[in-house]
Amino acid sequence: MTARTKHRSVKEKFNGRMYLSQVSKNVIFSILLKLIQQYEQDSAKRFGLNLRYRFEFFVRTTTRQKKNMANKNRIQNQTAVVTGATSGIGQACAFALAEQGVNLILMARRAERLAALKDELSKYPVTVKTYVLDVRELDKVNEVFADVYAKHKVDILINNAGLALGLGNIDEGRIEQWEQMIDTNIKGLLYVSRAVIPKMRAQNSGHIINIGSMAGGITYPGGNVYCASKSAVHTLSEAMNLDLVGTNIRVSNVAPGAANTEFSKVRFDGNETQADAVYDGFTPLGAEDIADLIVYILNAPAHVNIQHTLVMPTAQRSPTVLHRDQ
Ligand code: NDP
Ligand code: 8X3
Repeated sequence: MTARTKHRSVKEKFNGRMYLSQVSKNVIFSILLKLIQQYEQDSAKRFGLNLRYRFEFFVRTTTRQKKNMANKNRIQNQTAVVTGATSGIGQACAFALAEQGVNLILMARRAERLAALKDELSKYPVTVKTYVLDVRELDKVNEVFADVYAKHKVDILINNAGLALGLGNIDEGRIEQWEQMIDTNIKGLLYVSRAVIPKMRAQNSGHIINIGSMAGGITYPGGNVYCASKSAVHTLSEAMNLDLVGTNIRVSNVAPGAANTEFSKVRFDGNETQADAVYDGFTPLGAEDIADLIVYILNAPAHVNIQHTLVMPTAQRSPTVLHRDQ
């Protein structure tokens, strides 16, 4: 069996399992209904009727949930581009989307991490393509997306690549750090979006998830340029929604609070003591929590556009209002 046919048969099994589980649910419901009808005939009428009503209500409500709620898988077999996929939120999105049967196109700067990730994802019945890409390089972004579009249709774009560098007063800020944050968080997101949105407009479908931050809505001391860059992500998400009115393309700004990823390690230039201290004394969000939220947003019915979500750990109510256990 070739790798290709082996892959196809795993995929068929996966689809088949989902179909079978739906079929067996229907069969179980019909058997239960028959049993209840039998019971109704055999026992006191009033109690029997009540029981049948309750069962039918249960079936009706669970079916209605499946039709309307975002817990239905509406993205299986779609293709998603994830930038910044080698760590944290981007990596968690890759796994969460693979679980949903979404084919993946993963991008980041670290080639060896991309290769390891592709390997780990091979257990899922989806295709995984990787591109080494620094989103700050416009020519490279255009080259990569020309290749992507020569082979694929993109249904989902997760603009996740981003970082904070340093935390300190603006009058002592390091210009090269400001430039890297602005070039990655704002310009990189724009370059990638510029390559993808015209194609989504042409196909009149697509969903863009921009990873903003609570820092985009609430500035905190020392956060200056990072907060401004995430504020730009929020504004650009609103702008994309406005400019895409009349199309089926949805844009969602996802704004997390403190999530324990490599984010703080990067911010504090590899200093693990400083990074760990950020998450001391409370339970922060995990990257998987954000990925779960993103899967929920993507699975909303086509007429529902969740434009903005702000999500923080329960212990945190704003960047500076945070309860830490002693
Ligand atoms: P991580 O540091 O764990 O992940 C960041 C990812 O971005 C890495 O995969 C990195 O890959 C990639 N990346 C960084 N620079 C570039 C670049 N120039 N080109 C391409 N890829 C790049 O942090 P998070 O997962 O936490 O961060 C993901 C996003 O979430 C960021 O936009 C961040 O601002 C945002 N966010 C994070 C929060 C948190 O508390 N963790 C809260 C709110 C928002 P590589 O180095 O291989 O290129
Ligand atoms: C990342 C979270 O609080 O460091 O956006 O800005 S925070």
